[in-house]
Amino acid sequence: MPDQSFLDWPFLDDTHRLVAAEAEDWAASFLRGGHDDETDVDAACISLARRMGEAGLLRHCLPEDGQLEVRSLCLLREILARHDPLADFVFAMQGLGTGPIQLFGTVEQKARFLPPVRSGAALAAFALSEPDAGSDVAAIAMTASRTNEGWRLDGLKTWISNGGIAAHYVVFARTGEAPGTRGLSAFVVPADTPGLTIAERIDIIAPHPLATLRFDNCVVPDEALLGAPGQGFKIAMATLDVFRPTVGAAALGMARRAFDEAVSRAKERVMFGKPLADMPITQAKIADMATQIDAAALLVYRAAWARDRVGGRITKEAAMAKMVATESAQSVIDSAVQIFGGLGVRKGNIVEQLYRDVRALRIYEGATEVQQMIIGRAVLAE
Ligand code: COS
Repeated sequence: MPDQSFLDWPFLDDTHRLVAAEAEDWAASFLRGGHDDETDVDAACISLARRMGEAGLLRHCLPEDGQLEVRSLCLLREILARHDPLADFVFAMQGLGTGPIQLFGTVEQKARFLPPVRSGAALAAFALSEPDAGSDVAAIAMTASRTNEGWRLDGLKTWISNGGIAAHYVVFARTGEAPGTRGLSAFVVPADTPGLTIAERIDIIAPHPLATLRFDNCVVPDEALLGAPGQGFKIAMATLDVFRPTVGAAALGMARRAFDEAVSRAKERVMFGKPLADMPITQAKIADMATQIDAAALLVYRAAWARDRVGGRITKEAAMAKMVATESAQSVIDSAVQIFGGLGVRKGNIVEQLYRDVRALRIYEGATEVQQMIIGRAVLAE
């Protein structure tokens, strides 16, 4: 069992310790300590969502009372990612893919779209990125134009997690009320809407369901609009404010797993007549890894606590947590690979898997460079 002392930090209370115990018990019983079969990630994700729904875990990313609790989300993601990054991915997407509906949806939209995702019967997706608009959301080119029946969507979305298996997509498109970020709106589009097709499935170094979506004369009714026309950018950013600290938490879970594996390995592996762990050079590496993990955890739970308890915008705190936790997880996992030596790059070894799993976290939901931009601007504006 990894270091649990952070559970006593003042950012967390007894309810969080219960959430952590619940997640730990479930993960220990249902996840086999590594990854599900990488050859059929669609089936693995559908089955993980169903099992998490049955166990009630998804109520943390879709609370009945609508009050998303970011500390619980972070604990769940950290624990799931430590056991199996694919399980964390499934959990996170149920939240991100419904976040805009939870935060900005009408009573009817919530009643229609949230229960199937909460039960794990349906999967959700968040469709923001385009071939020429990922970090620069103001460059979104996909259009949504008014028609007699509602709105007509045309364009491409890419890097869409759960693309191909989601029941609905929250889609951001240009409605043109004003230039740039002020002319975007958000829509909930059921996957079976005519005119919406999967243009391409995308394979990446740590496989998970990912696709490019094509919208070609895809007409949705007025009730598909989330919030008001022109509010799309703020809807996207407010959703990311909630979920960015949780990306940091997932990275933290992966780092903790790699750290534990590396410490065990350093104690067992004998080299030059003594365990690796007895060598000052290994001790220095372990010291750096442990410190990076604690620093990341402090920023993650600080951001989550600020969102839950202080309120208001936590854009800067969320960006710091995501940036530091994902960057340091990559460094910790890289050190773990080094401690494992040749075994660390052997396909199937847990640290080799984590090395691939963590990489995308420094890119999605705002690359490190975007987080630097957000933090820099926020500090200068203060
Ligand atoms: N919550 C609410 N409102 C926000 C906000 C937030 N977190 N962040 C920005 N806004 C508001 C701003 O206050 C501003 O409002 P006003 O026009 O009323 O002043 C407006 O939105 C525009 O903000 P800004 O000028 O900062 O927009 P930019 O186009 O410069 O973009 C970045 C800012 C780069 C930070 C933004 O585009 C971003 O986060 N990009 C990364 C997106 C991402 O994560 N992509 C990955 C795909 S999702 S997996």
